[in-house]
Amino acid sequence: MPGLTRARKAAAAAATAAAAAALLAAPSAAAAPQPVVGGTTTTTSAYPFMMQITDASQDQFCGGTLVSPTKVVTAAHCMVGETTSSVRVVGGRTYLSGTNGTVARVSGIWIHPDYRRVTRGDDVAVLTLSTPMPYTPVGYVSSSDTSVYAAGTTARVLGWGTTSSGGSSSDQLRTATVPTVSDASCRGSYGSRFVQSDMVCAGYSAGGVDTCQGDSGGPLLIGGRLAGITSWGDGCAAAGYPGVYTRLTTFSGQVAAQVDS
Ligand code: 4AZ
Repeated sequence: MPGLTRARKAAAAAATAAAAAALLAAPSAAAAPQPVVGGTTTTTSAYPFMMQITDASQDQFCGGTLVSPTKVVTAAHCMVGETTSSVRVVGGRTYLSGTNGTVARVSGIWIHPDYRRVTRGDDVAVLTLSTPMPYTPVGYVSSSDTSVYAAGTTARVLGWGTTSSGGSSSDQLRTATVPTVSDASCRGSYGSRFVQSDMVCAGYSAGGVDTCQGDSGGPLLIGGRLAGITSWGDGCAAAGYPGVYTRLTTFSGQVAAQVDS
């Protein structure tokens, strides 16, 4: 969506997601507004590595994860059309409406060179901050850690995204846990749009708990380490359509090269 602002891109994506969810939801299943969708409120004190990715006005449009004092992992699709002068990273700010915490400018944006669109994979980016964040980073998986995705493993998601498909963002940071889904099951949901090498799915078969619009770029944590990046899905929290996350083990080497550069 070249030419659109980040907020407009987000709104367009939300409308698409809402339309998909409307088709998938049972007519009577009007979900109450929930977290991320279906979780609980939390704080950046509890998750100090949880970063807001914002525009120059500090309006949040994606999440990110602090993996070293000056490096933040996020989604490639969050960074399309952005420049080092158009984005900020905000740490230590639990509320979107807050003015506290630490705002960092960005001196470098690495977008996976093969990234084209979320349904083709490679949805990973690394930001270099101009000034270090005074918050504790979190570790990330290495390429040999592929067992973390074993079906049914509990994963944690975090974000300020919409609390229902097509709904409003959450002023307060939210978190939820979701089980990882087998690759075969995810292939059953999404067909060839599920690129097994680059993606992992997580969610309950009945739906109800999920990431949603605005959570993109934020962490999927497994065993206390960054193992995925919120990427895409058809709608949010719909039965049979789990959230899709970047399979970080596939990109560990490239991420490490950026983090260590
Ligand atoms: C989005 O548009 C988005 N339910 C993020 C996560 C999911 C769907 C859409 C997964 O940012």
